[in-house]
Amino acid sequence: LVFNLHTQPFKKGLKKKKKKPRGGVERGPDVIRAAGLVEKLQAQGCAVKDYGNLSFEEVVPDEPVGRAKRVRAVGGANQKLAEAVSRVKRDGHTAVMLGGDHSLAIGSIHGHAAALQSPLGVVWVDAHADINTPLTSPTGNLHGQPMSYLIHELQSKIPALPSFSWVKPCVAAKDLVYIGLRDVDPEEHYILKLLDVKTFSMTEVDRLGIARVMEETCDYLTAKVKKPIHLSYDIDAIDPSVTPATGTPVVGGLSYREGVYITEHLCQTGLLSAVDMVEVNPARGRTEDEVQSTVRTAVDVLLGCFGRRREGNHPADYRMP
Ligand code: DIR
Ligand code: MN
Ligand code: MN
Ligand code: MN
Repeated sequence: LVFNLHTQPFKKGLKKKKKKPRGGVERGPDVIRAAGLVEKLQAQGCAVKDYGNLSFEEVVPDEPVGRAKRVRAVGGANQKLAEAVSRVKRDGHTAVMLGGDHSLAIGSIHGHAAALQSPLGVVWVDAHADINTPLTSPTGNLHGQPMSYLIHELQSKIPALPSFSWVKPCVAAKDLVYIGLRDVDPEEHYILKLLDVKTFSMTEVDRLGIARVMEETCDYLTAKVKKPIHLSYDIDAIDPSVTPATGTPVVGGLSYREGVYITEHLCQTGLLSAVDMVEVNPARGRTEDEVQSTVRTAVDVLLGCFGRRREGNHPADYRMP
């Protein structure tokens, strides 16, 4: 592994063509709300408080730091998010964060951990591992890096970045489980092996089936103590035939049923304490149907986190007429 910020080619001719960020993911929260998330949660008996969108001041200029893009904006926004999540957790709620891209997990998990003052388990459902450090990242995208800032064991490999000084590692490598991986960079694979992180790639989902994957996930995380669970759910974990409206779709993903089963299983542990739903990007759907399928699936995943069962539900106080 080469951890060196200053070894990239600098001449124009050697530079790979930069991909322009195409935007649209900031509309995720509003399209998920428009699909009736709050009303549907209420209909299944949840008391919901919508804290609304956070707004951030634009940071200009925000020149890349090494390869890392939009560092100051992402650092500042996550600091604000962490504070907001801490408040929600101290109010005693289960927190739901709607994204936005997956860089929001930095603030989300940080704020969650800060409010608990005790270790938490993280279940990361994603096609990607999102554990590149700023120095291993092939793209410079911070949404490919969030876990690296949060893991204790990686701290000696994280350079100081502007607007990131507030970030303190808060997750132990042994308290992290991945589900759905199928697009992992070589450097990320090295990190996962080095730290012996528990992973259920799509190969393990195929081999074991999703029921066994979830049993093993929860056994693993609760082996010693029952820690609160932070679920960080990237919609690209699910197959692009179901959820195509996302920034980096990868073939061969979870089925709708596997995607929902994960949440049904986590819900019944009673340990689910916070959920991120990220990378829903309405601008990436080629048709309205593609957008709707993606958004509806995101909503169903969230409903599963809060008690929806496919066998049906009824209120505890129901009396038959
Ligand atoms: C790649 C892609 N591993 C990166 N990651 C994505 O940019 O670090 N994550 N797309 O969602
Ligand atoms: Mn992700
Ligand atoms: Mn992803
Ligand atoms: Mn991503």
